[in-house]
Amino acid sequence: MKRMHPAQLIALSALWLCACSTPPEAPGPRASSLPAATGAALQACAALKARFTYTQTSIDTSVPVAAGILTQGGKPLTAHCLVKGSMHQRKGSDGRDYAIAFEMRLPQDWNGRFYYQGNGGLDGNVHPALGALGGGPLTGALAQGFAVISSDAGHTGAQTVVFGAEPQARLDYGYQAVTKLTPMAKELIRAAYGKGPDRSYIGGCSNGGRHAMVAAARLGGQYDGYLIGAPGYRLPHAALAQLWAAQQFAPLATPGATAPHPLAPQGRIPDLASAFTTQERQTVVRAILEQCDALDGARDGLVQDVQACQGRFQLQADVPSCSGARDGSCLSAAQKQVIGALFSGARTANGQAIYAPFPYDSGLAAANWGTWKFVNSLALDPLAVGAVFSVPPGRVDPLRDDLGARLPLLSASNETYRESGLALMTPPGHEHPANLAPLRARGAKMVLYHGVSDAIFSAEDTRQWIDRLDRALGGQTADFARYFPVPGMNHCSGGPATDQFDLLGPLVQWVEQGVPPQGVPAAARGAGNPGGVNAELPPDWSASRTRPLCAYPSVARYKGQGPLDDAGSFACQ
Ligand SMILES: [Ca+2]
Repeated sequence: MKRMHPAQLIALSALWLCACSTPPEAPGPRASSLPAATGAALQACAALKARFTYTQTSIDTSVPVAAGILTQGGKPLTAHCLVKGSMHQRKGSDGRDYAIAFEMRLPQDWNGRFYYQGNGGLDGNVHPALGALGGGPLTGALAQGFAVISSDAGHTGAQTVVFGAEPQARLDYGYQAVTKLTPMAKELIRAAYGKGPDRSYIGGCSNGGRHAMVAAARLGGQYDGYLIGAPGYRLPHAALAQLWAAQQFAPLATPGATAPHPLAPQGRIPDLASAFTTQERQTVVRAILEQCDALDGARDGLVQDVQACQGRFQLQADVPSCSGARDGSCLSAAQKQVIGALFSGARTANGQAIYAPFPYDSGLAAANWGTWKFVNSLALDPLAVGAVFSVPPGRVDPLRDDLGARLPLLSASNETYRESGLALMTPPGHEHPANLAPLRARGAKMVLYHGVSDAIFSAEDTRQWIDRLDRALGGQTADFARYFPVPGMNHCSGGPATDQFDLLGPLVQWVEQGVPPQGVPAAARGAGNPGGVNAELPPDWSASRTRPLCAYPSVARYKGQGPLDDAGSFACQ
């Protein structure tokens, strides 16, 4: 047999990796790709403050930042220009001063691309415009040469959550900040480099993933690539489901056990973590792994075949039931009822669905899972539900709010709040996303990822969305949008997972070269990882375990030989 050149071997293995749920991809550029961006050098920085004019925009500072002043993953960041400013300064109907504050970081050595960094949570902070990627980021959009913008989405941290009572601030947070910032940012890039961006990308995780998904539905002409992490695309429903979970867990909490809470009358609330302790969560994880770990061919502490696991694992039968007092090794009947209902999806007392089911997975004993279910469900989500997503806005008592009465307030509007919480937060058409067909037709691409053990936004909700997209596009989704579940990962990072990855580079390759992403390398962050160590890695994992991230519905399956800590021992099938 003729000896193959190493490059041919790599090409062949890439083909093989791709030959799973979708037909093998032809190598090299394809007709569907858009012209690749070409770079340029920064022409102006300090002068931008005086020179750049755009409607409703003021530039406060524009200063050069030398290479190495900032680092990412232990590596010096490139020399760039930092521009700070704001758009639409105004006096709100509540008498407060509002603006959409932003910063842009414009690399000296620009790759010709624009990246809109969607931030998380309730926004309100201009996080550094680095476009950080994955857990313990080793790289980001700025490091890769993109011009990056970051904003507070129209309100300050101090205005969080009172901005929810100000109608325009609500709209800016929901979708209008990105609508206003995008054309301005492209003009600022033109002023800095002498040409606008050839290709534009938008990405983020959590609410940032929602921003990107909303942009796909509302601003399809403005962005060529969408990097959508843990998208809270039904954020008001997800937040209400958190209240539901808190109300379910509260009666299971140890009597007298309380936790600090700034909003509670006595400054303390029931300690929900005592309702489903770390030890009990570990018991459930052991049972899930017992049933599901080997479904992908390897007992390695990761459940790659997420879908098969949902059919296999039975909470009632597979987790020991307590015969006496709870001791961590079993669940009481009441606990099983609540946890089973939680994973089946929150419902009102009369059976109306509030939010999606959650998939059983190996990461639900991790710290971030507990923080969302036991702390944020009382401290953060009630504020968002009451102040930002309800019409009319009002105070919510997390443990006593009537969820059946609350649900309609998320879709209500009135003279003052002309768009409901759902309307302003949710990507239009998400129930049947046929409105994304033009985006596909013009060659744009979407890459989604989601930690399967995410406790706030359900990976199952994301899976259902990509299935709906596939139906809406007549089964033609794989050449336009791909979803990468990350087993074990909690909300955007963390948990027993390979959570360190760069999906932006593969997205650019897809958009500009026509090479669809598959088998994207992901790494665990063990001892010595320059992006920061993930303390929740199981002790029997190597510090540098790697896995391929596989496009749904393909699954990373063990080839039957090779080391368990090596991505090369797994194939997307
Ligand atoms: Ca496994």
